[in-house]
Amino acid sequence: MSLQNPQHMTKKKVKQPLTVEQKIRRREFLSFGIFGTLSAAAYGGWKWLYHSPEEQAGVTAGARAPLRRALNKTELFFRRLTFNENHLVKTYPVEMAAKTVRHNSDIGSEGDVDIDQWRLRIVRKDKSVLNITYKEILALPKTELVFDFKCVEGWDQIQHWGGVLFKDLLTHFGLLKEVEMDYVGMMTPDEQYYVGLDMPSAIHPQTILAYEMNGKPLPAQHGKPLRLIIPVKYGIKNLKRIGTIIFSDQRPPDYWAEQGYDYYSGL
Ligand SMILES: Nc1nc2c(c(=O)[nH]1)N[C@H]1C(S)=C(S)[C@@H](COP(=O)(O)O)O[C@H]1N2
Ligand SMILES: [Mo]
Repeated sequence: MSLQNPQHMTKKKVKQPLTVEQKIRRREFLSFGIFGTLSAAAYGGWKWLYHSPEEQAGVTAGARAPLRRALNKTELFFRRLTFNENHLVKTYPVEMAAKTVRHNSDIGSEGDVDIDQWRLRIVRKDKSVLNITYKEILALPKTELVFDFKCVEGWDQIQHWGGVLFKDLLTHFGLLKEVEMDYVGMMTPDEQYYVGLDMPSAIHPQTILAYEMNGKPLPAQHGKPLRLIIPVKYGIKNLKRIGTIIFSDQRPPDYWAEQGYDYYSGL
């Protein structure tokens, strides 16, 4: 038997560890498996719930007690289900993008920055640090996105951004253990502004680390040299001038959540 024989090769094949892409897919697949199981359990569960005791006095008095316990878990489950590739944010033709782009606050991203000095610091799960240069980021595949950017203060605008998909960056740098974690934290170089993101939103197929606006390098006031564009979230999460990225299984600190805004801030 020749060594080139495919069957012979198959038998000897060693099981390869999962890639970042495969892990991302598995997360999505698991969501749907859970959905089927939950649907099957739904009918029996409803009957059980119907005969369960009502909650005692309080704001939500009258709600079935097990229902309250289940709320937190189903909330998380439906969020994950929402971030499937089939659920993309609406995009627009590039001609519709605003030529004069609105500008909001600049906490942690005031003034200019020296691109040659700047590094994207990524802190791995084991606490080792990756220092990535601007040039290395430009060398990765570019994705462009024209979408309706929404600020919680009540304005929205169709804008055109370009950069690297966050999931492509994770894949390129082999951040496998990190993708399995529950949250991503991003902060400005001076750590004055910081956001916490759930992993499904961070690895959503339209979440990009942008270095271009309207086809040109990012101006200082829009987050030079690299900002987050996460179209499934309100503007407050779209951190300008990223300095450091961390991963965690607990919610990373979030500037506006600390001021009382919704931590999730999803659309
Ligand atoms: N570093 C930093 N990023 C930030 C902010 C900020 O104050 N500092 N403001 C946020 C808010 S509230 C919005 S609406 C958008 C505005 O982005 P723009 O100035 O490019 O319009 O940036 C977000 N990212
Ligand atoms: Mo905003």
